[in-house]
Amino acid sequence: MRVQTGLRFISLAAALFAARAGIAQSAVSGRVAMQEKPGETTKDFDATVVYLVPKGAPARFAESKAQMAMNGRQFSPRVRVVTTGSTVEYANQDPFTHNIFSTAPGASFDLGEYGNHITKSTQFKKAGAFPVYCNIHAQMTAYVVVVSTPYFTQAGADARWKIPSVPPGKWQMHVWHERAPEVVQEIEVPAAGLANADVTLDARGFKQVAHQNKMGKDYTATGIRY
Ligand SMILES: [Cu+2]
Repeated sequence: MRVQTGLRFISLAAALFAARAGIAQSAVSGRVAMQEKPGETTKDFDATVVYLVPKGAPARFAESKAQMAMNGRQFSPRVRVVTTGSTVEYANQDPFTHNIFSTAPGASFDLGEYGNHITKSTQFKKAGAFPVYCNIHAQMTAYVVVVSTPYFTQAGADARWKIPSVPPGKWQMHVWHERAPEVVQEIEVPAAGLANADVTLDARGFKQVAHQNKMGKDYTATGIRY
């Protein structure tokens, strides 16, 4: 910004304020509500991913590394959100082998069997929500949600979420959960930030469907060795 001499003090102050407002980055926060089938309560709010896509020019972001361990025949955490191009590292903390794989188009990989204290990784080059499985343990399911924006977070177990340092402007707010259709809402973030960006997801139509192993076959009892 150019400040010319001769500006009256009040104009200068206003200009400085506007400049500051222009680069201000404030928090956007909200709460997720989940419509469940009768008699069921939500226990997996922390698997909710919230991310903001700018309405104008694409957001700039950096690739990073994220960890998803295998522990007790489960992925921990079960859901990870990363930026496009990021690497996810899978540390085997169990005293037996796992075989992590995905057959998702655009993100397929097979890390092979590996044991305790070994970490292998894979890079996610495409945006999307990709299921990750273990070829040995059919019950092991995870999701890597890959987004092309640095403005993302996951809700806490209390259903609340917060994305710090969001520039003001118009955004598409995406709320993803594996058990509900994704919700996309237009929001406008003022310089002071936005609280109460609340969203309700509908998980009533969710059905648990068995997935197949890395060969595209059903898991069999004899295939579970540990
Ligand atoms: Cu496994």
